[in-house]
Amino acid sequence: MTGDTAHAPRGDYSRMRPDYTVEQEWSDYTAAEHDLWRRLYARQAALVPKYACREFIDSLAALDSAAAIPRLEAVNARLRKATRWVLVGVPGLLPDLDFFEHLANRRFPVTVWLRKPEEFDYIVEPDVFHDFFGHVPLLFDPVFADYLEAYGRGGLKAHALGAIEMLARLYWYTVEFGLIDTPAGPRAYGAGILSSGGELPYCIESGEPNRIGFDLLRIMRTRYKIDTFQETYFFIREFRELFEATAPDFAPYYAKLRGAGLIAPGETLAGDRLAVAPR
Ligand code: HBI
Ligand code: FE
Repeated sequence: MTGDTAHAPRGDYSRMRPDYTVEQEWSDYTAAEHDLWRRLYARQAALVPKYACREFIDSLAALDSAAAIPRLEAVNARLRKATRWVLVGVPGLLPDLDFFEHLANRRFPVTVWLRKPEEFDYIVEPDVFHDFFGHVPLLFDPVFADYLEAYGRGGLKAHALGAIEMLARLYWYTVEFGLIDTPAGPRAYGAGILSSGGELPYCIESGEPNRIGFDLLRIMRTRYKIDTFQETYFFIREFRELFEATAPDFAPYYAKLRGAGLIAPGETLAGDRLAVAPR
């Protein structure tokens, strides 16, 4: 999730290590927080079979994390074996460079605090439910796991070239709000959608938003809003499409994009591959 960092960050950054990581302090979670976790989980788990991609459904089931806020270290024992990723606890949003550094080393930052009950339906910053429920299941998919590391490495280079915004758009329209096409129609793989009670059905069923075929340069020019449902979703055919798109060096893309204007979130262009709106 790439929350709006204009307001003061929520988490406790006072005890973090130089790399922004913190202990999860799992025993500090209250019974009320585990109960809120169970309610958030139950709501999303009821939607997942109908709207999430197969890889997410299978991996979420294997994680078996409905009963309480998961212990990151317990999940790491399995995640390391599956795709050589590990989860690290963080107090909340990190500066871009620190975030990219973790991804480039196959470390996924998971916020350790849980939202308040009144934020059941919406939260701007990532909390442990968004980060764990939304992002962790797909870290078990080998191709997606490689894409995320490649994204992190690309982010370190983009930072050096002053092209962070373009990479942030790529993250937003894939890792956070991406759709994948299937014979049964589009399904969600983006964490921002999968952890949202309202947007998960909306992104698949609504006739309102555009659904455009993945196009790297088009995405890197497309602006996004952080506090409404998306006006446009981009869909891929398979995760390999993401991984292959990040294979080339992006420097020539940045040069090309510097001259190109930005595209408004709800706009469609003549060259867009539009999915047929659901009936
Ligand atoms: N920090 N903890 C955390 N989680 C994110 O998803 C995150 C971040 N910092 C920056 C960020 N995302 C985005 O700007 C990325 O596009 C870089
Ligand atoms: Fe996220």
